[in-house]
Amino acid sequence: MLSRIDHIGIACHDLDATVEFYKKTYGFTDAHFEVNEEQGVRECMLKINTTGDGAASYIQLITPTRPDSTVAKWLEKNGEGVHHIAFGTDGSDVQAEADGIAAGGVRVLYDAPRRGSMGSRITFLHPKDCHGVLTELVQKAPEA
Ligand code: MC0
Repeated sequence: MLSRIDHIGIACHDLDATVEFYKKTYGFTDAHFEVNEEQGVRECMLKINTTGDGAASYIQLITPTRPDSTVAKWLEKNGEGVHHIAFGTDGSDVQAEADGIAAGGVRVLYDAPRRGSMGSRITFLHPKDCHGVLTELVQKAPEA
């Protein structure tokens, strides 16, 4: 079951400057920095809330690490802003969730889950099948 908003992904040109804006303006905490070469992004997870069960939600700031990154392409076309929304599973298998959604005719972008932030398992749904929203499914790492 998809039970929470795991994060909202925001594309930006200057990661460090954007992180500072979010910290200074809203008082959020930069919980985690990571480079994900497969996805072509450097990212920062800003923790927004914790629910007591470890299922925090985050703002994820992402900037491209290379010109052929999907985020570089998106930034060039759209400029900075909300890039995707990510729904978290309640611990259920992310591929099983994706298979269930695919059965309804939505394109799942990966054949098998890939590595996401903080050791999570992720996949994406095509934005054209989701009313214009690039949608990510996240199964957080067991220890996260
Ligand atoms: C593209 N489109 C979007 C979009 N990206 N619509 C809404 N939100 C987005 N983020 C639209 C374009 O405007 C275009 O519409 C159509 O989709 C095709 O886009 P394209 O520019 O021709 O690009 P494609 O087809 O080469 O690739 C789009 C696709 C790709 C969504 C398949 O970006 C992709 O595979 N994304 C998933 C991976 C990803 O985004 N990784 C970065 C975050 P028109 O109407 O002009 O045809 S990694 C991440 O977030 C990890 C680290 C994590 O959370 O842990």
